[in-house]
Amino acid sequence: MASVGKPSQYRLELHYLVSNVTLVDLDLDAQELGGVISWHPPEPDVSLVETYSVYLAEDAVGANRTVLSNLAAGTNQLSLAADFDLAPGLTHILVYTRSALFEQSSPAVLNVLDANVSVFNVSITDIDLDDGEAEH
Ligand SMILES: [Ca+2]
Ligand SMILES: [Ca+2]
Repeated sequence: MASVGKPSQYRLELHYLVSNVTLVDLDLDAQELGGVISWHPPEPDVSLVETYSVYLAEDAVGANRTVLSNLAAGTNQLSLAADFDLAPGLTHILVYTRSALFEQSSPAVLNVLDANVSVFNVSITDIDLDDGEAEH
């Protein structure tokens, strides 16, 4: 017999979704992330939320997801140190809420914007300051 979910799980799905998931990638290398993932707690009620689980995944529903961190309720951000290795294909950040018993099946989703700045023209103006100073 198919499970239709218990009432408390149903409530969690509808009312306990985080919002405004953001990450500004400050690591300008391709396939590397650095910065702070942040989100807004569920409104208006976070009383059942015990944990936020943050994943990287290949799509918005959690394909090949890999956990970044599990954070106690009250913490609404996760710092990624620069040079965090973004494996190919991992294009979404998912934030799930967990109650004591359940993890959400439908997370809040952010498409990863991997900042990638390539420098095409590098020039050096060589100003040799040592000559002048050496004369003193
Ligand atoms: Ca880097
Ligand atoms: Ca990057």
